[in-house]
Parts: sequence; C-alpha cells; structure tokens
Amino acid sequence: MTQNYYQKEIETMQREDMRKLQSEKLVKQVKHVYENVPYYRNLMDEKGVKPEDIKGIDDLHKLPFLSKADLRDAYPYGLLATPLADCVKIHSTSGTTGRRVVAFYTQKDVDLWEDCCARAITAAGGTNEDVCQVAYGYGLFTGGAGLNGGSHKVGCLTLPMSSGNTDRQIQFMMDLQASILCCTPSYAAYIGETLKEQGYKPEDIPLKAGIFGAEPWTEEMRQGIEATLGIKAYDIYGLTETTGPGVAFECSEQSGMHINEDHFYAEIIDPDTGEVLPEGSKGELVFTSLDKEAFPLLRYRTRDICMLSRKKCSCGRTLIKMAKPMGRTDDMLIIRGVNVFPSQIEAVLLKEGYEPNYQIIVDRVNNTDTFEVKVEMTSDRFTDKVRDILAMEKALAAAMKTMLGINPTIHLVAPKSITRSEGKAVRVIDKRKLV
Ligand code: DLL
Repeated sequence: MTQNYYQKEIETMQREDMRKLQSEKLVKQVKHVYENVPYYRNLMDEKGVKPEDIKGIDDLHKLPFLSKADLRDAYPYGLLATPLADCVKIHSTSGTTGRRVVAFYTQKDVDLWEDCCARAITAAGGTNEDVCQVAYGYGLFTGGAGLNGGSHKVGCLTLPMSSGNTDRQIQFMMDLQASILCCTPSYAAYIGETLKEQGYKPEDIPLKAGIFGAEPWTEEMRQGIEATLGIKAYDIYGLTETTGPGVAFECSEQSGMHINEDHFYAEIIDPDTGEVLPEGSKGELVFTSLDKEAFPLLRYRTRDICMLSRKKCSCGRTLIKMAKPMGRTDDMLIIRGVNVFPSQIEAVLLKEGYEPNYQIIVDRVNNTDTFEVKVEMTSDRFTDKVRDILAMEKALAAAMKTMLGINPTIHLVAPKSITRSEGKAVRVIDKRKLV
C-alpha cells in the first residue's frame, strides 16, 4: 500500500526534532496550567515544583501525577484552564457524579483532536474519495464526534450513523457504498455476522477498511472481522480525558498504534511505585497533553497496562508506538464499549434499597457482550411470585440503565445465595478472553 500521511512533517519527524517540539510545547503547557488551574498549582506547590523547573521533556518526571480521583475532586470545573466562554463543547463518560469525567474543549482543542482522527483515517487508507460510515455512538461519548470530525477533515463523504439499528447501517452501507467503517470491534463483528446471515459475501461488501477501538479486542477477532467483511481492520485508542479517539492509531503494519506524540506525551510507570520504566517495559500508561487549552492533563494515569516501542515502522511514521492495552490496574470493565465500575452497580443497589450482594457476569456471545447482574433479594422483599420478581428485575435494570447507559439483565436470587469465597464475594466474573 502506498503510504499517505495526513500531516507528513509531524508523522515522519526525526526523533530529535520531535523531542525539541515536545519540550517547547511542554514548557508552555506547564506554565498555562500553573497560571490558570489552582488545583494543579496546589499539586505542584505540594511537590515543590515551579514552572521554571520544567525546561523540557527531561524534567517531566518532576511533575506530580494526576489520577481519576483528582478529576473526581475537581468535578466539574476544577481543572478547567480557560474561561468557560472560550469552550465550545464537552464530552463525558457515563457514571455517577463521583465517577463521571467531563472534558471541555476550545475550538483549537476540537481541531487538534480531529487532526488526530484524520491521521488515523488516512493511515487506514482513507482519502476524499472515501465514504466513511461512523457507527460509534454520538452524544456525550467521544467516538462518534471524534471520527466524524476526522472524516470531515480528510474530506470523506461522512455517514453520521451513530451506533445501533443494524438494518439501517447495512442499507446505507450498500446504497451509498461505504468504504470505511468506524465503530467498536464488537459492533463490527456483529454487523459482519448480520451481513453474512443476510447472504452477503465479503466481495459483495463495499468496505475496504475499518477503524475499531474503545474496547479491548484480540488478534483472532481482527482476523475474523477482516475475513467476514473483506477489509483491513485497524485499531484506534483514546480516552475521554485526553480528548477521545485518536490518541493512538494503527498503520498498514497493524502491529501496535502510533501515538500522536506531538500532542500527547506517553510514559510507562510502575503502578505501585510511580517510577518511570524504560522503553519496552510493561506498566501503566501515563499521558501528558502538550498543547490542549481547556482541559490540559499533566501526567494523567490512564490505568491502562501497556508497553511502548520505538522500533522502526515500515509505514515510515516515526511516532512512538503503544501495544494493545493489556488490561487495567483498576476494576473498570468495558462492556459494549461502555466503561462500567462495580462501584456504580453497588451505588444503584443501595439507592434502590438492596444490599450490595451482587455478582457481575460478563461474556461474549456471537461477538456481543452479555452483561448480567445477579442480585440477592433482601429478606423483607423475598418472594417466590414470578410476576413480582420480574417486575423488581425490570425496575432494577431500568435504574442501572439510567446510571450506566447500558442495560444489564438482572437476576434476583435468594438471600445469601451468592457464593462468598474466603468470606469475600467475587464481584466480577469476566468470561471474555480479551487480553
Ligand atoms: O473509548 C474513546 C474511544 C472512542 C477510543 C472510539 C477509540 C474509539 P472512554 O470511553 O473514555 O474513551 O474509554 C477509555 O477505553 O482507557 C481504555 O481502557 C479503553 N480503550 C479505548 N480504546 C481502546 C483500544 C474511549 N483500542 C478507555 N483497545 C481506555 C483497548 C481501549 N482498550
């Protein structure tokens, strides 16, 4: 495949030049943050670091880390670094107020984010000749908006489908001859299965490439999707806190994702000690935004376990690569692309008058995540009337949907029937083998 780049100069920049660019940007970013975000100023003052101490990337390790707990403490405006009047939008992850992450964007932030997604689409072979079907969710989730913006920048004809309504997805795909599909890998697999059931062969499908991310997926899953849809399937990574999708993207080599390191500087740390680990080590991925205006993050701990590599890439890009995330250092689950914390389930149960005795069972059947929550009935609500149980299950599922944004299947079980191993309940049974 001939290589196309969206911003060639950056994507193929010599390492020393990139480091210089990163250093210059970091110095400015730290100053911006220190001057405009009292929360950060306190963190830096506590650590005894002043903006003048940061002269370049080599000094990055002097800065304090930022964690999800800080985002929670500072919710909603505490980390905002520009006047609200300069912001043009927000995105957010699901959850309680305590868990919710709200990210703010100025127009310049939106622009750099869309550039990152445009790089990903171009690396997957996208040009202005393409029809790009965006089947990530639109709305607060970053997937739809990010790829939509990237697709516009590349000049593709953009189909803003959002997720769901698979028959309509297929109709538009066929009628408008979509050539690039952007969605979660599990949804891509589901669309593939549906096309197959409807009698389409890979050669009947107009797609040539897919850009799939937001959740872990395996090499086997890639091969399956590529075979059913007759495409090349590329991984894309990102998180709401940093902007959304496009922090890193796969190229024709399909072995790890290039990090847009002119905007996001990556480190790998030991999650227990915080020590920065050498290239090639497995540890927690930490990002520093280098030029975001509204919601800059210095040394943000993603909780994703990962590895970095500077091995030369056959696509010609010199941007550092990250491996597929290999798990998390916290208990966050990603179910049908939605981030779910067991503590959110617990919060709903308590609010609805249940004891927090529950078990989350996640599996993947026909490439779709199943999400079941077993909940013990309380003795005062215990009943064996099927109709009453079904009504209670329905009400609890609705309350969970409101909190999480996705619908679990609730199974109410008898009090004290959920196994306690060594006195401690096993809260999550994840049967998917994703990493
Ligand atoms: O998932 C942003 C995104 C949208 C990425 C569309 C790619 C495509 P959040 O909802 O904030 O943002 O979830 C971020 O999802 O910390 C990882 O644990 C996980 N994740 C994202 N991309 C991948 C991927 C979006 N390609 C969290 N592989 C991150 C594995 C991923 N995990």
